[in-house]
Amino acid sequence: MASTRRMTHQRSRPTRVLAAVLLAAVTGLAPGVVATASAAEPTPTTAAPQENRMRDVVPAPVAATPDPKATFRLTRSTRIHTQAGAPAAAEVGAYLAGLLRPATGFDLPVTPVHGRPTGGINLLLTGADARVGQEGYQLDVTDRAVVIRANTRAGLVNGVQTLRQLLPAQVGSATPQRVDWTVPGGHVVDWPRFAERGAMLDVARHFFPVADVKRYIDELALYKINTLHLHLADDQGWRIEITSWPRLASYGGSTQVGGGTGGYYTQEQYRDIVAYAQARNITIIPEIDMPGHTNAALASYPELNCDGVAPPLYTGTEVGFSSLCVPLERTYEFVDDVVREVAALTPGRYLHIGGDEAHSTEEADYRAFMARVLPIVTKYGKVPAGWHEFLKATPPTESRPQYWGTATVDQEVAEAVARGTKVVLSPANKTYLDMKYDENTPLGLKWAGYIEVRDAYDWNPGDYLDGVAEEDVLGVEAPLWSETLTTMDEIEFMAFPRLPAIAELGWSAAASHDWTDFARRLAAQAPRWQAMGINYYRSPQVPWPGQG
Ligand code: NGO
Repeated sequence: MASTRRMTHQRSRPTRVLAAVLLAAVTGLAPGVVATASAAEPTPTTAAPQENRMRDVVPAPVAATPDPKATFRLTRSTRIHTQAGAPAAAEVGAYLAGLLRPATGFDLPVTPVHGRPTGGINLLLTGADARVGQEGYQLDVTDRAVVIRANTRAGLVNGVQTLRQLLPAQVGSATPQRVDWTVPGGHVVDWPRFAERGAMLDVARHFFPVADVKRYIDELALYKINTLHLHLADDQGWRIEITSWPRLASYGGSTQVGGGTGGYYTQEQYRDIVAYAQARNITIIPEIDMPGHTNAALASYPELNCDGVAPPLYTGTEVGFSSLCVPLERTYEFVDDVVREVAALTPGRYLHIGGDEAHSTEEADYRAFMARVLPIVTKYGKVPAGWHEFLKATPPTESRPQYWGTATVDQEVAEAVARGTKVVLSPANKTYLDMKYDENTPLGLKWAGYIEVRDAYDWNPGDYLDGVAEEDVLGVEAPLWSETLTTMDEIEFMAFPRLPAIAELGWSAAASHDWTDFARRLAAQAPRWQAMGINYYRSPQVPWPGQG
């Protein structure tokens, strides 16, 4: 195994403090205010006028027709009625009530309804517009009732997200607010453009506890994202308990970038995350990156190393220096155990095996490794997902390659697509939420360039990579790598507002793509983020409320 430490990306990691001070000099703000500017600035509390809310939804619905004469009022006596005999509808009803109770202070009892919808909020699994499909919904708001109809639980969850955005912004508050809880009248029919709308969180470079992951899941759900890819293992940390190889987590997860205390999820905690996500129509894709990005595993077990010597734990941010030992039989026993345990924790279709930046693995070894590992994933009932480099090993047609390059041409991706494979698009210069917004951004990296909100939004996934047409795209995913990110506040600062931009590319019809309209709708989300305490970057490209 080669052990050259190589920097593959231009990693600029200016100390955050210095960057903050420099930015402070430019903006005139105190340094501490910079990264979390939104928290310190005056809050524009005025909700958007009711008549606007119907056209302010993110992602933009397929069709929304306001009825200016109708208004529904959520009151102390409102009930949530769910389709009788449908536990899925009852679950979504409970989820909705849980979302609305803190800010309204109302009881909002959830009860089954037989037959026709009655007054109040109705969640029904019958009678939806035929076009809504597996994840879409129909929403009708009259003076008397809100009726959400869908074919599936997923559709009802998505309808609930739209309803939340039709209520005044203060609905996101954690404490009771004195607000006239109106919902503008009208009719919405809506369904997604792509099957997968995803986000990724790197919990390996810095560890984020269960509560943070759940909070991020809630933020994803609001924008109808249905996939959360968790990057669970990398050079700096192993974050998931593997009972047959306990030192992976207990030792390999003990630290993180910068040398601070790391952490890991027990299998019980991980199951809890998976269930929490499932209730919000989000499927978790676990990633165990291999054969590179494996220093934490190699450090935990000497027997995994070609020379039998475990390297030290690693707390830097270089990439491409580690590799599992390809000729060693023990390597495949290890992979079999890990994949078996992770697959057993995964109700979703995919298990991600990484495969990126294997700069310390010879190309022939890489292919040999993948030829052994891909069948293991299949053996345990999962479909392999990987970074697009894994196409070199010709994975099965149904596998899920994830393109993370910065070019618009990729020969291997085009060839895979020609064989019938569908691709997930995560071009690093568009979707990487860890890239800086501009040269003043105190957090993040810049190897793929700066990504302002408009850069994240202004591209077409259905016509982006040569040879990859709309129907070849499984979806889009916005990865958030955590080399420079240590807190939830920092995660939010990088994700908002670019995450909703990627969510809109994944959900909304290509025909509705329009930067000016998107920027206006994004601006209308700000009071919602403030009510929910979500930190965000005040991009100068967005006409935020209260800024003229
Ligand atoms: C690359 C690299 C990761 C880094 C990330 C930082 C992929 C797929 N591999 O993306 O290890 O964390 O860039 O932006």
